[in-house]
Amino acid sequence: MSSRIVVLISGGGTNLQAIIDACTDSAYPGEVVGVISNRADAYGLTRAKNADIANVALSHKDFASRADYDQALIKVIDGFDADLIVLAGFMRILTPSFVQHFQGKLLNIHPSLLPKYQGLNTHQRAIDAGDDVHGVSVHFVTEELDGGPVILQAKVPVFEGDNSDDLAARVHEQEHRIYPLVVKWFAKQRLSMQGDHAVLDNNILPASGYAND
Ligand code: NHR
Ligand code: GAR
Repeated sequence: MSSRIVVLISGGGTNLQAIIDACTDSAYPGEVVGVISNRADAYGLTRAKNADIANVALSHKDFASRADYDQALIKVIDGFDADLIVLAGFMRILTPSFVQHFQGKLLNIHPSLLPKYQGLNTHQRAIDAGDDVHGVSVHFVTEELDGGPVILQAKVPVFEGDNSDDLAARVHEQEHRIYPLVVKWFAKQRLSMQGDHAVLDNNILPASGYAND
């Protein structure tokens, strides 16, 4: 059985593309059945169209409150009968009632080595702090922003003279490797969230995720 994946985006959608590409392998246990963007001009929507995937622009600006927006988003996602909701550069904070509705089925990719640099502008913050290692984390989404259990991280070096675009490019390359892998684990039902923990193959993962040294 193939898992039904809905991807939420706000921008370019290179992580979306990596997952779409992974799904073209007939052995991959999932399929992207819908893509939703809160921005109508997001290039990721074009990527969905090009791959013949249903796509919806649902602008937060058309709703009076965050709660109203999230209720509308829930309806669209439920219409796709999703098994898994993947946040891939989605830039809107989700309300507790949204998170509760999809408890345990929400993944996010965050461009830092969590718990470092929750929130925005992570690459610049790593440079400003003088870090020599930076990276990316895939985690379950909980009510706590960027605070849900980490599943997998990848590290990248920070080189002298790097600007935030240099670092973002290096991080992106790792994102495109690890996100399809984590989605595959979930789709194969090897991965779940149990209480405050991510569990892979019946093992509770450490705070920084799987195989991260
Ligand atoms: N929602 C919940 N409940 N929990 C998480 O862990 C979430 C989430 C929604 C999005 C992605 C996150 C990231 O990886 C994410 C994780 C947006 C903001 C933000 O401040 C912060 C973190 C993340 C995404 N958004 C502003 C807002 O008011 C809008 C900013 C903008 O439009 O540019 O929603 O970094
Ligand atoms: C990715 O680097 C992702 O980690 C980051 O946005 C980029 C989206 O790229 N996510 C966030 O900053 C979430 N707040 P993409 O649209 O090309 O996949």
